[in-house]
Parts: sequence; structure tokens; C-alpha cells
Amino acid sequence: MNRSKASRDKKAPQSPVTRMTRGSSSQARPTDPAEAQDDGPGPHAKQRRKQTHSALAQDLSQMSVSRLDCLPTSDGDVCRSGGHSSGSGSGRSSRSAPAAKSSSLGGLASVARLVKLGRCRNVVVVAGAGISTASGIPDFRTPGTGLYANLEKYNIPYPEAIFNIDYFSNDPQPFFSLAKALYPGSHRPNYIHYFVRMLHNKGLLLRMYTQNIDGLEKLCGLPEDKLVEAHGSFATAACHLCYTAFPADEAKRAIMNDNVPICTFCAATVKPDVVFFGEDLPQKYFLHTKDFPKADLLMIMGTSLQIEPFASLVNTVRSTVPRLLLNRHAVGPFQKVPLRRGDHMELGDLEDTVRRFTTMLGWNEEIEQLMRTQETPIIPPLGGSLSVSGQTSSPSRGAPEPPGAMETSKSRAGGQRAAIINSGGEEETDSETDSKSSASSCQSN
Ligand code: CNA
Repeated sequence: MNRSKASRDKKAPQSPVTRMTRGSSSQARPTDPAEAQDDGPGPHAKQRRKQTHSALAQDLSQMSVSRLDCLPTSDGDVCRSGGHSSGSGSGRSSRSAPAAKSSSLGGLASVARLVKLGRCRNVVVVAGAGISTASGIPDFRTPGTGLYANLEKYNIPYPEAIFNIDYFSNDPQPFFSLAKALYPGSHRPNYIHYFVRMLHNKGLLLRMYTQNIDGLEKLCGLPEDKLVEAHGSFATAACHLCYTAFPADEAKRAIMNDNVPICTFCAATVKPDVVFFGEDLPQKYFLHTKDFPKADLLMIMGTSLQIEPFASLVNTVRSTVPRLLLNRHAVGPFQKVPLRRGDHMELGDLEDTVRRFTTMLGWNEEIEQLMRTQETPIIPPLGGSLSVSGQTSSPSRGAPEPPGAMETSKSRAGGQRAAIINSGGEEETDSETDSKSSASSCQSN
């Protein structure tokens, strides 16, 4: 993939969207188009909508509603009935609350019922780091275990600095140190990834939008065209300054050996194509403009919905479309009480929840079988070693690398040859990149 900004801009049908934290991003947040998009796109929309609306209305009316005044949020705080956000002092009194829909009392079952009835054939999945914690990869924000709680060793002024492009530009070492731990290769997809794969196998997945950079979605066999890695991946690399492509395997080798990969074209630091705060999201991200209005079920899993513009995607499905949040905490629009009609959440451990969901759907055996199949030994390339799934540092629940998911990183056409300098000797300035990926890389050197 050509990383030059010029070529990216030329192709871009929309203005580039930059990744930012929610706190700094109000201008990047799309207004909630849910209502506006109610009419749906395309000439068949009206007819389809009529059918779907009446059917959904019937099903939604049967969905259970429970009373919850306080919902846990990602801050460990609560949000209040009446829509006060956490921390708003005056809203904390206990009002006799409007009903809030709870997850555990039927939401999951209701959505499972819709799926079983064939009402959800264009499922969009929105995911974050929480889907990979069962594979042994820490998320960002979970207190205690999240990466942000464990960054002392990187000597950075504030947690987000590690993914800040300007900070990287001046000092890439903190990110490279973290990258060594995050590089794909030592973790396996878990049951949650295979659940999404099963959605695809059943022909129900319109697209998965992931913020994750671990490549586990592809490792479980989700086809490239079903996946949008909105925050990029390690599968490709480029100069952060001039965007000249750089062989991903050479970048990985350098970083793993505490060296700095250097662009031979401009001598700036090369960076894996993970999207940093302040960088544009990949072109593929713009598929959302077509996908979300088409969705008939939105599943949001394992994300704090703190990073824009990604977080606001969840507001771009039609207002009648059921949204199911599976997470430890209420996040984003699910912090407001009462929830939007058709919104459901199931709070708790994600893998447990997904297992309950698939049991309701009658898919559990099939998923287990799929995971077992993926444990088939991989025939290695000439000179390679036999790789058997499951043999990694990931927790027992992780599944192994599927056949065909082996490292495919190759030098891209037009890419510069690697120039690697010892980290002790060099300081580089500037950075940037974009994202995308091919196969997840696991090849170590
Ligand atoms: P986050 O802000 O750390 O939020 C994760 C969410 O998942 C939180 O709300 C957690 O409560 C929840 N969660 C974590 N584990 C579980 C579990 N077992 N069961 C239920 N819920 C759970 O991470 P986001 O994804 O929202 O933030 C986006 C960032 C994180 C992206 O830019 C990623 O690049 C970045 N990230 C990715 C990875 C990865 O690729 N695996 C790891 C760490 C960070």
C-alpha cells in the first residue's frame, strides 16, 4: 500500500479523518445521523424498511425491560436515570427513575431471537481491545491491568503520549518498547474472534470494524474484505514522515532488536502502520458510510468508545436498528438512561457473555469445532518450523493460528530497502502513517 500522503489524499472521497481521543475531538464527531438516516439508502430501502420496521417493532415490543437506576461505567462510576452523565453532581440524587433496559434480563435473549428469526442479516460488529484480553493482550483502560496503568517503564509524560504522533516524532523509543510486546505472533484468537468468524460463516456479517492492532481477527480466518482495521496494524510499515513503504518484516526485526528502522529515502523513522492520535484513518474506514446505514444489528464489544472518530460510528445506524453492547461497563450512548429503544447491553466478562449468546443461538458446538479445526498443524514453508495452534503465551482459551494465516509480509513494490541504525546512535524527528494490513505477522527473526 502506498503510504504517500499525496496519493492518499487524491483517492480520498471524503476529507481525511484523524484519530483522536474523545476529550479533544468534538469537531471530529459526526452529528448523530441516526434519525436522519432513517430513510435508509437506495431505492429498495422503503420496501425493506416497511417489512423490517413492523417486524422489529413487534420483536422490540417483546423485549424485556428492567429497572436499573445505576449502571457501571468505564470509570467505575455510575450514570443516572434521566441521562445525566457520570460525574454530574446534581444529577446524582435518586430520582424515581425511568426504566432502563438491562442487559441481563432479556436483552441478550431478545437479540438472539431476532437473529434466529432471520431479522439480522447485515450485522455490523464494532470492537475494541476488550475482545483480545481473553487472548492475553491487555487493553488500554482497565484499571490495574490496562496498558495505561502500566506505562511507568516507558517514561512518558501522560499515557496517550505513547500513541501520539508528535511525541513519536521526537522520541520513538517508548512506542517501540511497547510495540515489542504488542507485535502479532505470540497471541491467538479466542472464542470471541471465532464468534465473529461464525457470523461471517453464516452469511450474517456485513463488516467488522475493529480498533485492535493485534491482527487476531485475520488470524481466526475472517476475510480481509469483511474487516476494517480502523486503527491500522503491524502488518505493514512506512516512513512516518514521507510515507515511503518499508518492509514490515524488516521493521519488526529492527524493533525487536532495539534498533530504529530508518527510511532510506528521507532518513526519518519508520513506523508500523498503526494509526496514532493525530493521524488519518485508513481509506477502508470510509466503508462505514455505506455499511452503517445498511446494518440491521450493531454489536459493540470490548471497547470504551473513547477514541474518535471511531466511537461515534455507533450513532450512525438507523434509529430502529437494535444495538447490543457487550462489555464490562456501560460506555458511550449506553451510559444514558433510559437507553434508546432497541438498545441492549450485557455487562460482564465478554467471553462468558458471548458463550451465553452463542448457546442461545445454538452455535456453540460449531464454534468449538471451528476452533478445533484451526488447531490443525500448519504445514510450514520450506525451512520453517511446524506450528501447531494453541502453543503460545496466550491463555488457554486462545485458539491457534489457522492455516493460511502465516506471515506474508513482503517488501512492497516501490518500497525502500531497510536501513537500520542502532537505537543508541540516532534520534529521529517526525512521524506519521496510515494503516491497513495484509496478513498478521508472526514471523520472528
Ligand atoms: P480500552 O479503552 O482499553 O477499552 C476496553 C474496554 O473493554 C473497556 O471498557 C473494558 O472494560 C472492556 N473489557 C476489557 N476486557 C474485557 C472483558 N474480558 N470482558 C468485558 N469487557 C472487557 O480500549 P478500546 O479498544 O476502547 O480503545 C481503543 C484503542 C485501544 C485502539 O486504538 C487500540 O489500538 C488500542 N489497543 C488495542 C489492543 C489490541 O489490539 N488488542 C490492545 C490495547 C489497546
